[in-house]
Amino acid sequence: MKIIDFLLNTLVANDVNRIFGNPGTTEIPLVAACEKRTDIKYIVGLSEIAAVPMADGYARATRSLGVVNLHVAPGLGNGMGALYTAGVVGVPLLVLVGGQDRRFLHTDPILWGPVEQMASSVCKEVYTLHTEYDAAAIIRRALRAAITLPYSPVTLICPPDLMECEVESVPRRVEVPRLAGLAQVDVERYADLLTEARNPAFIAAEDIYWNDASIALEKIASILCAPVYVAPYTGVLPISSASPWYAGYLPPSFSQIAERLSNHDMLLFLGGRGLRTTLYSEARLTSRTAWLGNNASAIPSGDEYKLSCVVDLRLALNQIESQLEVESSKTTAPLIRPEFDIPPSEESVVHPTRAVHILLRHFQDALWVDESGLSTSDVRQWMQLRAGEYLINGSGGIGWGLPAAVGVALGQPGRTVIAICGDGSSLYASEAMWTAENRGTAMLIIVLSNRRYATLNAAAEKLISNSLSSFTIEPPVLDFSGLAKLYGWAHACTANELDLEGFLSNIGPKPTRNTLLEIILDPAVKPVTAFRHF
Ligand SMILES: Cc1ncc(C[n+]2csc(CCOP(=O)(O)OP(=O)(O)O)c2C)c(N)n1
Ligand SMILES: [Mg+2]
Repeated sequence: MKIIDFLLNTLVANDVNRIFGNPGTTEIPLVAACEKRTDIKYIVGLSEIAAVPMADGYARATRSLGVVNLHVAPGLGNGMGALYTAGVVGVPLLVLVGGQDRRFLHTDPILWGPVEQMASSVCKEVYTLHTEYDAAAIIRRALRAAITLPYSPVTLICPPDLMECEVESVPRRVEVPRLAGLAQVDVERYADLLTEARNPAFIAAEDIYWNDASIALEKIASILCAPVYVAPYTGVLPISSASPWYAGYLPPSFSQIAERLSNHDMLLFLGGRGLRTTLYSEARLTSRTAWLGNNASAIPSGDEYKLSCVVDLRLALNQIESQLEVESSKTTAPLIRPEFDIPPSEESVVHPTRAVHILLRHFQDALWVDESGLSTSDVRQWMQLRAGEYLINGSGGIGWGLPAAVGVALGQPGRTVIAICGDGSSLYASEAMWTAENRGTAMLIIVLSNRRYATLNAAAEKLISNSLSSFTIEPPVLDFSGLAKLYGWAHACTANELDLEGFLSNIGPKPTRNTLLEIILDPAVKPVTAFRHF
């Protein structure tokens, strides 16, 4: 069979049925081969900046491999910001990059470039297909790397002329090495650390989600009466935010984190890369710390943990939990999360906090993708969403939210998918709306229109004590009805609460068509918990 068919058959044998991408001449063998089949679809994004987050959102929402195809050097370059994000969050992505025809590589053909170097800066591994002799083995190796923990994008460079060559191998499922639990001696060490502590807490990150360990985490938290904080910028909610043990997302400000955690004498980090924060702070953690997770190289230098082991978190937490049943006698009350009052309703305007509150109440069973800028802290304060059902970019790289939500909607067609975005971040890759309409999703994008980069103003106020006129993104007034029309979406605009409630009662629990809701906000009014950002 041709190498291109071997590649697709191998993907299908490993449960892949979609390839997201923005194709070019070098992808014609791939696109043509997909068009001949019914078991795998090529889903076009109108740019790589849209296609990569779509594949990422799809992978996160289905907890499975996302595959994305990029066109040689400029296509890969366009996708790199989003590949960086997928690497930070640890998303399983296989990136098929078009190579150039090997017969004229020495002539520096158009679009060719240092593709391997480019990819290696944002991928954990990069493979290139060179000959028909090793192509099958390399395809299998790249796929295996992509679905082996710790996840991160893996690139496979595919020269189009080689894809037409014949190969004899049989496509089959790849065997994926698994992470194991703890040795008994370490089970006892972790259990001792936790039981000896007066007031221990967990800091949970993405590994909990990828290891399907939310239930195990809730159980151990309940035995210890210990709160579970979500590490700042965690890209997938690792524990239900309705759980009594959920202590909230840690803010991105290190000084606020240190203050929030100061009562705990022991912190067990579960996955992630320590604490991803924004502005420099002199604050330090004072508690003893330990770590368990998937990725040894994610342990940040400077933090010396009392204990650290690379494990499958579900297995390890269950092991420690059975040890605790013997040893623990804790009765500490769970930490109560700080509460804030919702501002009173006003007739002519909608307060950003009230808008978020109303939307969360209405879409409480939805899958949420949040890139709402200064409102994200409010969303986290009041959301009651299940583990895995609240996604953020996780890297700080905005422009991910809208296209990622399209990938989520494609991966979970039966669910209500809500993307809540700032007016700034909604415009980095809004062409993903075309893919959504082209593929028949029925999702809701909410744009919080404050005509500002309000988050940057909040940072500027902290750093230089004033906001900056460069962060005002009008005039012209951004016409989101025009954007919706461009991509065939329905559009609604609300400037007060009555209109918002009216819109929600019309749309019901799940939109029947793709809809963009614009909420006009007064830029002078800040979300109640906005102080948490810096
Ligand atoms: C890829 C990328 N480019 C630029 C930034 C810097 N940045 C951080 S927040 C922000 C503005 C976000 O504005 P908006 O989405 O309207 O939300 P708001 O701050 O107004 O609530 C920008 C440009 C970034 N984080 N990532
Ligand atoms: Mg804004």
